[in-house]
Amino acid sequence: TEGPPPTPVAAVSQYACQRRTTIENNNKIFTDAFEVLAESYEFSELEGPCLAFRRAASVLKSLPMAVPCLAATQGLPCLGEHTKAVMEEILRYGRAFEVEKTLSDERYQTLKLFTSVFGVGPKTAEKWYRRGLRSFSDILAEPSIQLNQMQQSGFLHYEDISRAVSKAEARALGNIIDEAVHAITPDGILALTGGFRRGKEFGHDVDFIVTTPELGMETSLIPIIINRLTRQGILLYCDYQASTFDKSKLPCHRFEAMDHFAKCFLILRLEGSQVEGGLNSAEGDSRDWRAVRVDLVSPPMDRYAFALLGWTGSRQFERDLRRFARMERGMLLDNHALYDKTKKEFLAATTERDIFAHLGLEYIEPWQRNA
Ligand code: DGT
Ligand code: MG
Repeated sequence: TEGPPPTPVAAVSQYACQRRTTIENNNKIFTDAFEVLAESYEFSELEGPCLAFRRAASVLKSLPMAVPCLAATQGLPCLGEHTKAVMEEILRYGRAFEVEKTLSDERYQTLKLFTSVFGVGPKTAEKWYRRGLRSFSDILAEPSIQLNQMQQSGFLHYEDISRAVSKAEARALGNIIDEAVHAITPDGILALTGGFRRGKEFGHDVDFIVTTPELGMETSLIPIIINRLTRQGILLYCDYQASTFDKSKLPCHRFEAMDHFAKCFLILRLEGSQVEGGLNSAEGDSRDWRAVRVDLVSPPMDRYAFALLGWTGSRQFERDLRRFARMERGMLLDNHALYDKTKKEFLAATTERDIFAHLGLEYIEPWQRNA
């Protein structure tokens, strides 16, 4: 009566950096539900449960098929009682009460709406909510509210920048930035990062790294690019942050999520004629241009691999790379460097592969980092 022994299935790691996660998500019904709950906990500053739901979602995203029943989750990491209860309801009824309740909650809806504006974070959204504001017209009609430049642009271009950026649009923007970089210096380097490097079809912005082989020269790159975009008449908004990167201060006590490289957060005007197949524009919109969010970051060349790895994402993949480095290897990883706490030394890298190798991790391709 004994059949052949079951084929051993490789255990799923609790770390996203030890899983291969493509853009194909077979468990969207669960992960969308988890994301709603995670976001709601984030609004309430409950980091623990927020992270728990994000980790659970990430594990399910890595699976090659849809979870058919709760029994099939046996042996999977990061799935606790709470997440399993939500999954069970979804399996039974197609939806979960807690998620439905959250989605219809006024506070959740309002904070979600407010944070969808470029330049409005959870803190500001919460402040406005506590003042009794519930809609954009409430905010814009409130005389005591002083919107900063970023928020003003956020409202001005709200329709355009809340609509997804297509791959073709990302490519067109790549051409514009590439032309700018190479007009400045023939050996300039441009790399696409963020979601589009991971193979996503759509994004909320387009992320690029720009640099030069000559150390120190990279700091002047972004200001010159900004100048050029201004003269071309396509710069709709620019928040430039000069580099605060200081090698002499390494190792820093806190390896931070936010990096110190020169960067800028832009809104650019993209012409339809520049996009193969045309713009991803709203129904009934007859304009032949749209506004798009673009981020540029400019690390010195000797930090290129760390910056590329850090800006390629996904956010969950990045979190788990850092957590794996700390917990499993006694190392500190951020967008600037990798530090071995035992050997008390920095580990140099010229490619992403070098960093994975230092960490003793199998290389994960960018398109497998959609954790
Ligand atoms: P999306 O929403 O389609 O643009 O998706 P992503 O994955 O491109 O997300 P995005 O653009 O917010 O960020 C791309 C990656 O870059 C993500 O892993 C986090 C990282 N990142 C974004 N902004 C910053 C920042 O200001 N500092 C640091 N250190 N990392 C950042
Ligand atoms: Mg992005």
